[in-house]
Amino acid sequence: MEAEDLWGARWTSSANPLAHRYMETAARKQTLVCLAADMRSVGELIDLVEEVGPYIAALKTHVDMVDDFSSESWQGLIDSAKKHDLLLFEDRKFADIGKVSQNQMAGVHDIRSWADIVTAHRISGPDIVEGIAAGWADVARIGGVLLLAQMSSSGNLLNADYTDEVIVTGRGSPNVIGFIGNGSSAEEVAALRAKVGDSQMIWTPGVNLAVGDGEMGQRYGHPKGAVLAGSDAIIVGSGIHGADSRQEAAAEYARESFEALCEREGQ
Ligand code: S5P
Repeated sequence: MEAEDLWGARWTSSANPLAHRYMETAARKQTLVCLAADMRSVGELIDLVEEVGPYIAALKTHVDMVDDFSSESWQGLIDSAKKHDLLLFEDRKFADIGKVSQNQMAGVHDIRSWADIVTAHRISGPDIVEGIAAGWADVARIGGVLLLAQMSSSGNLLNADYTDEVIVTGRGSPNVIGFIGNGSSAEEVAALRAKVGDSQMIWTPGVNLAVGDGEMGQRYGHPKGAVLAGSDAIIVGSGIHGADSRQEAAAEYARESFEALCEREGQ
């Protein structure tokens, strides 16, 4: 199915080319899964991507949890992601002042040179988005920021007023492709979608086929509920990398998420 037909208003209203790239990949591969590849070594990361690559549309990393990082080995992961046509998303959750965030895009991990998408908190002020964009500009690249508007963890401090401020910042910025929403609660995702409107994406962690409480305050909702409520990408970690058959699990999340999108968009 053509991305345009599948995504409806999200396709026509989105301004950022990266959003369109994601939507095209999702339509072609029939999956809204962003894999949260929370592995501790580059080898494990590459193995995982090789195994589930056909069932996912984006790859989310935490480069700073990898024990054996080197730019050479990381290049292997980038190559693997490219082979599977995956957007590279570093979940760095930047939160410092703009200038420092710009410099944190460099450093040993040099996130600016390989990540297409990064996450950022709005807590320090709206200029964080400009700082991150300046980081990409330093290496003549363009990327997209997902601002954390909600979180899936219990007891988080991102209340409705805070969410509103995050949306105001995101709406005005060409560098913000969307928002992180709380996938564990379809009600919260629906409330976020109502505030965001059609022109930006919502990506949701806190999603698992086994709903309920996860480890250390994590909460899980069903992928279908999140997508029907307005999520455009389900961020799935342990539901896939912790499964007995990672491939079967990835295929299942792909099917659930894609069917839910078709249902939402009346396809
Ligand atoms: O509110 C949030 C935001 C994020 S980006 N809650 C989250 O869990 N995440 C990320 O999603 C988290 O950093 C992890 O990589 C992933 C969830 O993993 P899972 O194993 O619980 O599915």
